[in-house]
Amino acid sequence: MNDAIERVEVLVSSPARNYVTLRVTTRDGLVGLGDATVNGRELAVAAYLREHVAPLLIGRDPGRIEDTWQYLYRGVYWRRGPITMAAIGAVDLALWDILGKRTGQPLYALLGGRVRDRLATYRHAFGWDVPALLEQVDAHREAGFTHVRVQSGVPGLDTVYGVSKDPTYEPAAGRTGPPEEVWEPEGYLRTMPEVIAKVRAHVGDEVGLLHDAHHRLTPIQAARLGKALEDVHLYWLEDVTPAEDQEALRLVRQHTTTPLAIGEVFNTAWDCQYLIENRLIDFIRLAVVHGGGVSHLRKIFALAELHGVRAAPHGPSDVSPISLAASIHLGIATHNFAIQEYMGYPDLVHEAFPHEWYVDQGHLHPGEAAGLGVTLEDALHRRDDYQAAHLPVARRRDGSMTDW
Ligand code: GCO
Ligand code: MG
Repeated sequence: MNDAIERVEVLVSSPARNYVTLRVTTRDGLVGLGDATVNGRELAVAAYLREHVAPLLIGRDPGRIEDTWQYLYRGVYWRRGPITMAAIGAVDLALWDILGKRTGQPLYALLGGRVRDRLATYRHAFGWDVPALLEQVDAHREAGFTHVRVQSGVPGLDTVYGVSKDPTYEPAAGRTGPPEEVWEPEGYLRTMPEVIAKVRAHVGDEVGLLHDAHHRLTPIQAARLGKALEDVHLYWLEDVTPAEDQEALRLVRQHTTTPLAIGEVFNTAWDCQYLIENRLIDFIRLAVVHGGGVSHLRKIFALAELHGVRAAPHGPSDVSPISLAASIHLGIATHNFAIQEYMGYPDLVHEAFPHEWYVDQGHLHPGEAAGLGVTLEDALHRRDDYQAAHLPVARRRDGSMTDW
């Protein structure tokens, strides 16, 4: 078979931040790229791919995308989980990329074609105080963005999730171990409704405002926050409670009409099924790579479509521009797609992954290149630049561990 997979490479690199990239090459020279990054656990996915997946791909037909997905999923007794699913996701993206190049079609065309012209996206705004936050909100609005995620400092807390001094924030930063933060909910619960009300008063009614609680609240605290935010009409309130306790969202739902979003830490349709079928959420948020790639994510989105839940993929800078490309193509071709998170990247990341997708007037576009439309600048993907790093951990004031 002249078009069989001949070479599978796993690249660990750090062009400004850590990424794992899969490169699959066919005998006749087509190259497919996949993102396999799990922030802070990069080498686990790299080893999984290199040791356990790459040898199985050599000689396979790259056109059998669904069969390869099933082979890597069902062919492993120890299935699911972030590492396995990111590895499968990377292979899936690379095979779709190859199919696009073989047929000369952009990925979105292979997925059924456009259902919309451009994707709404949201940017992150944060500030220790309201004036600093409003400055970032205004900058995003001036750049044409219609939706903004707002996070602010909390009196009494030295560190707060989503609020950073570093504009390329939220890399896994701890080199020797996870930085430790202190988290107490009471000040946060008092402060956040006041802050977001000030942002709403500043921007008027037309701007979509979002907020991420990063899995930190108890169900009743989350209900209280949702209720307190009703008057500001959030676009969504994200990750209010730890995502594995799915029944918690029923309690939150009983108390508030604030729309709920969750799912960035989910990996499969089975993680989402209960929440979607019971209509306990409004938006489902897996990143393409963490949800087993395009092949699996589109099934999740189809399930969501049946239940009035909309798709809003995770798009932090810790998934690479390859993953974001796949997400944009999928969004352009998915009817119940709502919005794409776009945290943005340091310049060097754009240089390391030259891409056809682009932002125009606050919206994302996939570009028209065949496949995913991303290439690699090899010189910027050096293994030696990689240094292991950790996301922070959080403790309550009494010293006990809590969710970061
Ligand atoms: C988001 C997320 C991220 C995660 C990050 C962890 O909504 O974008 O919460 O900011 O914290 O992806 O690696
Ligand atoms: Mg989040």
